[in-house]
Amino acid sequence: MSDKKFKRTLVTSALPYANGPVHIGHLAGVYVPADIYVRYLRLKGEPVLFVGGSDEHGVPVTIRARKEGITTQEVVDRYHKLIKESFEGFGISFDVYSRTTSEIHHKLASDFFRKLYDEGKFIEQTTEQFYDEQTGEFLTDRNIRGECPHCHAKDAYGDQCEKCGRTLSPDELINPYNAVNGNPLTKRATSHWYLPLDQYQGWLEKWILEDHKEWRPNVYGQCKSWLDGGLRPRAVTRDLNWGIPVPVEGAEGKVLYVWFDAPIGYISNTKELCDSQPEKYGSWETWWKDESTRLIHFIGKDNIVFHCIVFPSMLKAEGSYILPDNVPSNEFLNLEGDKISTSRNWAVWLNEYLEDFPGKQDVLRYVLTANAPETKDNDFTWADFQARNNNELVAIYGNFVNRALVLTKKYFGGAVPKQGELTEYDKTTIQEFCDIKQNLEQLLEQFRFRDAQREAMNLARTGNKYLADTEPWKLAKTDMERTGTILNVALQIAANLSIAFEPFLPFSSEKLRKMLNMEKAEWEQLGSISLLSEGHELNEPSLLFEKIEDAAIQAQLDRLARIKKENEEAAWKAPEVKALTNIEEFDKADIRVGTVLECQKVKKSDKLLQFRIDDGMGGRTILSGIAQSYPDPSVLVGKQVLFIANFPPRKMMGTESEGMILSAVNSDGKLVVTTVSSAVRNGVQVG
Ligand code: B3M
Ligand code: ZN
Repeated sequence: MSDKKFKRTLVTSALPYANGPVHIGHLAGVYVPADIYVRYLRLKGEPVLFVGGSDEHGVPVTIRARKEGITTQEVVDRYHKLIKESFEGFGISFDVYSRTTSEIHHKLASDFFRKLYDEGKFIEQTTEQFYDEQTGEFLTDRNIRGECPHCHAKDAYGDQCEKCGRTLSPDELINPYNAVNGNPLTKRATSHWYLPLDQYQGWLEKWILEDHKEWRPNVYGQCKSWLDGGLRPRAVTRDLNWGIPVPVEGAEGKVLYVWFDAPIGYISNTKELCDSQPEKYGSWETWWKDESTRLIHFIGKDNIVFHCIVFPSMLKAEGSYILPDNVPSNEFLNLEGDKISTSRNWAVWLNEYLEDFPGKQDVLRYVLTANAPETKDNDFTWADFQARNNNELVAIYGNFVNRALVLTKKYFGGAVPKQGELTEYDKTTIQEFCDIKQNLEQLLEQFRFRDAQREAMNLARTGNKYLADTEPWKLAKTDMERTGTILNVALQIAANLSIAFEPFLPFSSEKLRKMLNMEKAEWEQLGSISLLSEGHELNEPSLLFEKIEDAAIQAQLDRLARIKKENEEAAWKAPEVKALTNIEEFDKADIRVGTVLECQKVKKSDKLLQFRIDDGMGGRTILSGIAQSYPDPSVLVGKQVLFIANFPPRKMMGTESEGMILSAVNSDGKLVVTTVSSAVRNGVQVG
């Protein structure tokens, strides 16, 4: 915290929807960076509160409930628990992780709305919305389907057509229907409350565009484009039976819009924590209403508008709350080149990772930070995961620490040897890490976690190189005093590493401190060359990181390949029937049966196969572009196939092709030659 006006920091991280497990995209985008920042502040001894929780309202959880055939409550109970455990598994050190279905939250969000309502901060508007007469419910965009006006796919969503990718509004759909039961929809008038964001435009322009120029360019840029486009009133209520009831008479069947209540969840969860342990955490109002609290929201890029424009406008309208000082949002993380998707199961789920790689939480934390999508979208690949573990964590950090500890045990019985006179080389090495504290602070305070972690790893590199250059295992034969000095310096570096890495790799830092027999790390000590005193007893060394073998990586790649195949199959639809034809037209094609006598690849072509066919008329040669579907073309020899006999001959790659072999195009794009089910005479016609 550079700015003196702040006395404490309140860190929030986006509340994930409790409609499915959390994945690496969540961890990389929001929770690991937030956790690094919070751990860093705690290490410095600064007052900080880290607030999280599950977002349990909104349409996504209700859709999941219908899909799984269970109640919405069961869905949120299941996933809240799973998500909470996943975060604990990865050491995401929330002070509180609660949920928006809590009583405290319902009351606080309801009161918040009511206050704005009573003070006339909303406008009420009546609009026509899609309605299902049979079930008596209004439908949200995602629950409406119909024909796409552009590509005429029959099952486009009210907000988007997945076939042609265009953004839609439900009004554009042809023949809209209820996505759940297929019922046709009518329109009905309904009234809702809107937050008139247009009235906050001028204030937001100053507050963001002038007063917060230091926000990340991606965040600032998105805000600017929203503001440049002109803000419009936004509905803060919905016709839905799941959520916080609108606390206004006559508003039965209406709930607060999920994006209205969810950010208030940050406040409710703080209140829940502070009310339960006031002596430890103080009053929740100090965290939310005192100008000397610095509020930071960690979020993903699809949440920027809500945290930078909508929520601040709500807080401003309410009047008694502080506003965020920064909103460090990340871009997206892709997986093996494809967008992470919960519905397509294209993700590395955190609960599954914890089972597949027990004890390796820090490895994923490390890789996700090393590749953090801080300035642009980034890609997670299992090959990179393995390489970073084996070549960096194991080969540099782990190897260095292990050598320092094992050699100390071997030559000095595990007690820190005396630091004798330092050579010039020792001094240069020490100089290299004297600045680490200041460098890390600067980067961390600018939310540049990727660079900060690289800085810590560079310290391990320095240590590793120091031992490789000084070779104490050789010196031990001749000069024990010098050996002792080298190992002393190396151990001091190791002790520094345990502090420098603490925000990033908390599990490994703890393990390392245990081996070094060190008390709790303190940030202030970082950069010191006398963290371990002479004679200090070390504990038994063990490996800090383990190599990850190819088989473990292959298993993950196999899983993804399987999912990709399943998705392709699920997405396949029979092609549309072609325009009508008639028997005269069809009869023009002379389709016959022939036996494949020879079949081989055409040289210099990766597509063509050359067939010699017994066509009952003296034989013919046909070339066919199906080589990629038949790595071993000899399997076709002896088969009776169908071919078109009256195509004009055509030269390809120097050979004349007399006809065309008929093939079926499978769902994966592979071609399968059609054959006859029982033998017939070669040369007979098909029709
Ligand atoms: N649940 C959206 C999301 O998970 C939403 C965030 C709420 S933060 C207040 O991306
Ligand atoms: Zn379309």
